[in-house]
Amino acid sequence: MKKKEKIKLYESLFYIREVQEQLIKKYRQGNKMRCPMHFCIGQEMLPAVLRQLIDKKDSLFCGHRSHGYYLSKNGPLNQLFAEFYGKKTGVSGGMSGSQEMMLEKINFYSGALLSGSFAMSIGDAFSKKYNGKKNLSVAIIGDGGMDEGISYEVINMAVMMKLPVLFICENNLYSTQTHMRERNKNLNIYKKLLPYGIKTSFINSNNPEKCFLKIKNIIKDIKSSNRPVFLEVMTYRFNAHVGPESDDHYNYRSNKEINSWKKKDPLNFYKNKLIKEIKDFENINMLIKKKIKNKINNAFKYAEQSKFPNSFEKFNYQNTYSKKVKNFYNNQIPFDEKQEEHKPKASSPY
Ligand SMILES: Cc1ncc(C[n+]2csc(CCOP(=O)(O)OP(=O)(O)O)c2C)c(N)n1
Repeated sequence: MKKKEKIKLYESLFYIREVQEQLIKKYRQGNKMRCPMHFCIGQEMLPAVLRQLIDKKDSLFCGHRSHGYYLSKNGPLNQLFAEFYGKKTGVSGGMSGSQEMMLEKINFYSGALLSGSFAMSIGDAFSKKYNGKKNLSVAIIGDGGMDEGISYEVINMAVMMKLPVLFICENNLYSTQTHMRERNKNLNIYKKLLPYGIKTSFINSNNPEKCFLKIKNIIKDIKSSNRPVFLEVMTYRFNAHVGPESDDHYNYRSNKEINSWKKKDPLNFYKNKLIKEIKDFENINMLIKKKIKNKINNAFKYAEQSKFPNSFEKFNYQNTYSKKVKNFYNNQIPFDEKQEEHKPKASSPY
């Protein structure tokens, strides 16, 4: 990797971590953020890597633990914080909170229905293929999401229809507070997928560079072959399943386990690696920290100063959406005629 790429990767890791930490600090102050939030401290490696490897036109679908992925699509921070404050300048007009945000202009979609991200991604990938676009869909769920039957149906369909999807399971070992081994006999999720005929890959390392290089190759492969790939990435969340306070008092995971993962913290690991490798890294790091802290402070100010939607705007937000849906149905032409008119660049896989 080039020096510039390494620094950008470190910056993304730091950015995602710092946003989480500052949100956690502010969450209870004045009780201004009223939506439930699933933080991703400890899990920054994958979103940081994706930030550098996916294009704006690639779609990203994720679940409830959405912040890192919104930032990996370079979603504006001001709008993100305004959404958490329930303001009309927020990502979804202050109506969705942290779990259900979508921002079409950057092709970012999240949702709390477990495995929904996998399900939606294949429709999106089919439309890309049908319209001859070269971009891919990236869909991320947790190990808990891989307990849902629909994940396997969707992967089967993507294989059969040869769709350009990067399916990722970000395995942090727990579904809420239940460990994998209490839910599954086979602990290697990617191995369960071998019979489906999908290419699989596995990352069990806290070295963001290894993750970067592997995913770079996978994306190249998907774009050239137009076939899906399934990737499992091992990780660990340091914060609670939901909310800013720790949930370790439920004793669902041991201190020994938590500490062993904290020793492998990808942000610390990478910072120490770059200190050794890059002569002026301490200075670079100082500038990065200053820039990001400013950006975060400004985003809090923006969120605080923005207005709440009034009841008409709340109604209108839903109404705009239904108008869009209505227009879609009103403009429908029978499928055969549409095909004639549309002249798809790729043949239908049926
Ligand atoms: C279809 C569905 N079933 C159950 C839930 C409740 N639920 C919310 S989060 C969660 C655990 C998710 O675990 P995982 O997929 O591993 O993601 P993580 O929270 O660890 O990031 C569950 C079961 C849900 N949101 N949707």
